[in-house]
Amino acid sequence: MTDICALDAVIFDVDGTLADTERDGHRVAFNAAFAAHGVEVTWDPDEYGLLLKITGGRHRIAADLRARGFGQTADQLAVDVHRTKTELFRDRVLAGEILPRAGVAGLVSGLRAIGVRVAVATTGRRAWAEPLVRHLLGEGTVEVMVTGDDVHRLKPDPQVYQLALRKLGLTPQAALAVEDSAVGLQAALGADLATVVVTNGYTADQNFSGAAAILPALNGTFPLTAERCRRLHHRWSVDHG
Ligand code: XBP
Ligand code: MG
Repeated sequence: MTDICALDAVIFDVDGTLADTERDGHRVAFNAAFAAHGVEVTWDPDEYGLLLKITGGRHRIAADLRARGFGQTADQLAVDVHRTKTELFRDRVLAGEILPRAGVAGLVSGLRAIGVRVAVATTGRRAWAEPLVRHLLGEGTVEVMVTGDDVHRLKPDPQVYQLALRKLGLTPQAALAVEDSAVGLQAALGADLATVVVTNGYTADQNFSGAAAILPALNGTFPLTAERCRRLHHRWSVDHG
């Protein structure tokens, strides 16, 4: 069946796409890390939602500390707080506390059943992303995984997607990206990838122009069938001349 659909691989984002990690996962770990370092900052869910446009936890912390007047100390403090945050979040991942979004298992096994390769492109750190993806998708499912540790420029820069394609040995025409956010979409489009956006509570109102499809969930409606797949690629090639 593999040749019916032009897809060779699907490249998944992690945060917000494979799992709803941000509000009750990363945010909680950031706040615990601030407290552990004696920094009187607590990000509430709304404030954290606004800060998500800054990708990469260390950059997010540094930008907020600077905005709060921490001045010269902001960058070093951000490194220290982020190191602690990474350890705390990894602990939660290893404890099995982060669950997949509904439909992830069915979608990924469906893709593999028709011979589509699975890859991951995240701006998060490998220390937690690797065990999380293993927990969410199972050992050996993901062929290529690119994280924030592997690139110099984070999303919305396309580098993570370009590197994932290079490691897969594919052109963008042979792959599809799945993202949850406008920043992620921008990164994937920058790598010339047709992109399906699966929204969540933080991203539902963002601008997704350029997306091949915008869906509220991974289960049920995902363009997995050969016909849908063909339509997606057709639409993408028309849009991109
Ligand atoms: C994810 C991020 C990350 C996470 C936190 O964006 O921007 O910074 O919020 O993880 P995307 P780290 O889903 O677009 O990849 O603290 O490890 O950066
Ligand atoms: Mg995301």
